[in-house]
Amino acid sequence: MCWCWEGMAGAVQEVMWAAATLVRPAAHVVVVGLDSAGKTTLLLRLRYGHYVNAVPTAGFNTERVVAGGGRWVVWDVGGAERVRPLWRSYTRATDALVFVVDASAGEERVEEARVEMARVCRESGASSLALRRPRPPLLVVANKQDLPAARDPAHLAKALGLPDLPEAQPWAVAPACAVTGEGLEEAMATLKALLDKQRQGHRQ
Ligand code: G3D
Ligand code: MG
Repeated sequence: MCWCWEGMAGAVQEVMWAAATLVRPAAHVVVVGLDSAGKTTLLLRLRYGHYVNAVPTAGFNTERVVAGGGRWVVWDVGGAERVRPLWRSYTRATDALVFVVDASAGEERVEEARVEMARVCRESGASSLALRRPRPPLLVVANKQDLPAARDPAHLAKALGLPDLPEAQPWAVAPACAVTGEGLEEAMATLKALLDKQRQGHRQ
């Protein structure tokens, strides 16, 4: 048997997953965002507890993770322009959405992210209405906070037009650095709080 840090961190996640199965069901979450925003780095960081150099995502990656007090089946979908139309099939019946943004990117890229994010929310809102499911809450991860040009969450929220989303769309924005993992637990806890609140409201 091979004992190495990677194996240990993976095994710890497996044990946490098995233990958590006893107390709460897993939520399905789809991670989207422009290419190079840091989606795969974030997913692998959550899964293995350390930095893994991600190769560009051709299709999708999926991992089961325990984070922020929740159990998640996470789908990380490629963000290159030509594959963005595929996001719709992943987000159609998801419980929650994570939109990762490179908070240090130039104005043009942030504007591109704003357009794509609004589209994802519109499409997932329409699908949830058609399927009579609750609208998936949206967590925007303001990633790459380690870079000097990174916008803080409040500025990024404004630049992305989050306050202009429909009232029915629950959202939050959380700062993070997927390379070091800083902020990721808190970000997932924020997503869990949004999901719990929405599920409570839906039951009433
Ligand atoms: P994607 O899955 O959204 O396309 P990746 O993005 O996870 O493949 O990451 C794209 C690049 O951004 C990678 O660098 C990765 O290391 C880097 N990155 C991800 N998160 C952060 C972060 O929080 N801070 C910084 N500084 N870089 C980050 P390379 O050089 O491999 O392309
Ligand atoms: Mg990727």
